[in-house]
Amino acid sequence: MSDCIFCKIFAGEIPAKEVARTDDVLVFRDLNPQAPHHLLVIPKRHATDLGDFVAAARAEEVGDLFAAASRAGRAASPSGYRIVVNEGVDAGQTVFHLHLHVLAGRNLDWPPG
Ligand code: DGP
Repeated sequence: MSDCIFCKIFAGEIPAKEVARTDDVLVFRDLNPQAPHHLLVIPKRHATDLGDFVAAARAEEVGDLFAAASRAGRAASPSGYRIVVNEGVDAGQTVFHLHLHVLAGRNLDWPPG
């Protein structure tokens, strides 16, 4: 999508600190980290949020996204990590291209705020 910031990051048109990349998934560092390790995992295919993504995705596409997040989390911290997906205004979503947050490197409170 032409005016989507994460589509532009995937395409390399906006710089980001990349951690891992495949043809379909990109892992990069969050600009505003909430933990010592705060990564974002995005699909190449634009979808506004998780609901829109899974409505059109093949199971393999969903699996690839979570596999990338899991690999990134374990690499960041073998002692634990958290995957967060915010969907919609009530959840605090601010960028409307599906992204998985991977947080690690500190004790993560529960329940989250
Ligand atoms: P959310 O609130 O779930 O929509 O999270 C969006 C996240 O995206 C937020 O933690 C900040 C991050 N972010 C926004 N713009 C950029 C950017 O241009 N580059 C990077 N690396 N992260 C961004």
